Amino acid sequence: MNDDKVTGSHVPVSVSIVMGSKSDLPVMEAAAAVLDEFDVLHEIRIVSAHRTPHDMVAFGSEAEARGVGVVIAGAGGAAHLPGMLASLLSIPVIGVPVPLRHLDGMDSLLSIVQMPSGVPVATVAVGNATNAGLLAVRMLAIQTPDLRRRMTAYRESLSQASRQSGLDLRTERQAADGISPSDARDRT
Ligand code: RP5
Repeated sequence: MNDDKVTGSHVPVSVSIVMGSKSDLPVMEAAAAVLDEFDVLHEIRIVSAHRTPHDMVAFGSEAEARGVGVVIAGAGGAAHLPGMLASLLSIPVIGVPVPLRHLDGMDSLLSIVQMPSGVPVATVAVGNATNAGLLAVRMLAIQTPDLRRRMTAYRESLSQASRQSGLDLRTERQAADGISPSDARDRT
């Protein structure tokens, strides 16, 4: 991640993580963690569609020229930032509905996902900035074989963890039922 995380910098980055308020950061930093894991250069910026609309337009006008390939935009409530950025840009915008205290994030979700035809935002589940980071990596992997290999390894690690949790659960249940591993083997 760039040093100038929150205010932005002029270091070239592949992904820009943008959010409407610093209060979105606890949700949005999961996207940065994924990009760190895949060694994808990124920045984190605060730009508000409502509080700093001119900054939002300036960001949208210059992001592509700076080499940004994918934007991850998170906002909560009347969450207009992802859609407005999609209207200013030709690169993919991934929207993260940030859940606020009221309405459980349903307001954020609908504000982001219900875009008019012609202006798409790839919307992830409420609060799921991890998937936004992974989707950005997959988009960049189209042109980057090494990222694609690493994504394949990541998926395999998920499968492995899932299978292991199934084995662990079976062992725990057998132990709770007083069945020893050798008894369990005899029964299969
Ligand atoms: C939105 O308003 C932000 O994205 C944030 O989710 C929400 C609340 O902002 P704060 O009042 O916490 O700054 O624009």
